[in-house]
Order: sequence, then structure tokens, then C-alpha cells
Amino acid sequence: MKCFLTFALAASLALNVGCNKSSETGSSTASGGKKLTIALMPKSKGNAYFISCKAGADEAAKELGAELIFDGPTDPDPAKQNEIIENWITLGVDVIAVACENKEGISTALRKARAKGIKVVTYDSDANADARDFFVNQATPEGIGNTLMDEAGRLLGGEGEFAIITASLTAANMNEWQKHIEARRVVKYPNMKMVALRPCDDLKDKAQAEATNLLSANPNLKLIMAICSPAVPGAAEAVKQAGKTGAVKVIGLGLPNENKKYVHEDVTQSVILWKTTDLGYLTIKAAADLATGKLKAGATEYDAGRLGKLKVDGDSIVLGQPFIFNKANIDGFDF
Ligand code: RAM
Repeated sequence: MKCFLTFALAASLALNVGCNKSSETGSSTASGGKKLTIALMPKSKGNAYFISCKAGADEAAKELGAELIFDGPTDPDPAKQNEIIENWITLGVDVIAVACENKEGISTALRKARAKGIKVVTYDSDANADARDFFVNQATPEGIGNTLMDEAGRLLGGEGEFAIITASLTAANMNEWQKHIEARRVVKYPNMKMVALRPCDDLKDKAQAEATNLLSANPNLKLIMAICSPAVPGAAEAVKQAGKTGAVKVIGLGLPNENKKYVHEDVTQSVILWKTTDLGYLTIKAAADLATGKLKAGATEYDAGRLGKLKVDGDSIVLGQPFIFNKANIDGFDF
């Protein structure tokens, strides 16, 4: 916790936004001795979640002496993701690291990149397994699903209706988490009922509109679970404006800075996340080590620099456990 806090504060100072290149001193080189070029794509550049990932990616690129290209759609757009991947193939980058908006849709472009000798890692949200070398996963899907469902169960005393707001129905991460939320509900909270699942395209305003509709369509709704970061403040704003603060609880996967206000107003009870800067750092470190041959298929453990040794689960490198922010601790975090 202390370590997380120290890191989060340091990372917030290093925050750097936009599409740019960063290259500094270091030692990671591609074959032929030239500097490694790693291309990093978020689901969307406007999402604070990915802006925070990029701060950690910049840190790793600097440490490794790699060239970092950062680009992606402004708002979530799977077709734009494919277009950018095609450009990177033409450019001949060494590694592509991408958070996939549409699991199936992006896999063809990523397979093409691999066929041209470009290494591919996914992070945050996976592609098909044969379209990438490794997936850098923020936490296990069970860990995320169970933490969300246990928080919902605790807040409702194991009874009542809840609804989920997700980003998209094509993103692998959300779909995996949702399976585990449901599995946990069946086993531990059979008296809780999920009445709706609504996508918000990973956009706050759309999440707010969806939450407003959910509140009027479901008079017995007791909790909204928002499983993409912009949806947590979006749902909170809807609950607040409907005058249902406390009567309808809000929890979800979000950034402390986007939710502090609502947590202090008792609109939002729990915010769950991982260290987003560490996710960006780990992604670039793994991308570089994959390109230089230090990380190979079949590894069971990975030496992730300042993050220490991490478990490799098949072809997934797992960052850690999700963390719960609430009224008691949220002010200690700045990201
Ligand atoms: C959103 C993105 C991302 C997800 C987080 C929790 O910002 O959709 O994929 O991991 O929320």
C-alpha cells in the first residue's frame, strides 16, 4: 500500500499526454544494433486510464533506451485501431503493443504484423491468442470479477437488483470479467439479480445517459456496477442527478482522481483498480524483452525490472491484484 502510494504520486508528476515519440539513453537494441522502436496503442487517447498507462510506458522506454511511438483513436474506434496497425506495419516498427477494442476485428491486422516479423504484445484487453506473442494482463479475470461481485454483495447485504455498465460487447477484458462476476454471483450471492447489461462505448456522457435510463426503467435497482473507467463517474452523476444518492449504490473499475468527488459525496462507495502506470511500464518492458529475446514463449516467470519477478501464466504476464479505493483511502492516490 505504501509502495503503491509512493509510486502513484511519483507517476502523477511524470504524466505526459499525446501522440509523440520519446527516446533516451539505454541499452535495448534491435538486430543490427539500432534502437528498438515500440509502438503503443490505447483503446482511446482521450481516456484518462490510458493516459496514466502511458506515463509508465514513457518511464520504461526511457529506462530501456527504446523509441516509443504512441498513437490511437481519439475515442474508441476499432476501425481506426486497424488503420494505425497497418501504418505501423508499413513503418516497420520492432514491436506493437495494443489494448484491443475489438478482439476479433484487430486480430487479422496483428497476425499480418507477426507474419512480417514484428513482435506483438497486447495489454489491458487481449486479441486472439494466435495474433500476439504475450498478453500483459492487469490482474486475473477471476480476481477482478470476484472483487467487483464481493463489493456489490457486501454493500447490498447479498440481496437486490443490480445493473452493469460495460464499455463494449466486443472487448475481451470486459467480457471475461463479466463471466467471473456472474460465476461469483451464482455461487455466493444467489439472491442478487443482474437486471441489465448496457454498453457505453467507454464514454462518460454515454454512461451517464445509460445509467439515467436504467434508473427509470428499474425502480428496484439497488446498485450500478460500472466496469470501464469513464462509466464510474458517469453512473455516479446520473444517480446524483436522479436524487438517489445512497439509495442506489455505485461501484466500478475507475481511477481515483475521476471518482474522489463522488466518493466523498457518498454517491460512489467503492472504486477498484490496479496501478495503471505499472501496467504501461510492464507492457513496454515486456515488449522490449520480447524483441531482444530475453522474454521467450514458455517462460513461467518474468523479471520485470522495478516490478520484480512476475508470474507468467501460459502466455499472459500478470501484473498483480486489484485494489479497492474508498472514502478512507482514496485521497492518498493521485492518478
Ligand atoms: C477503461 C478501459 C479499459 C479498462 C478500464 C477499467 O478505461 O475500457 O479497457 O481496463 O476501463
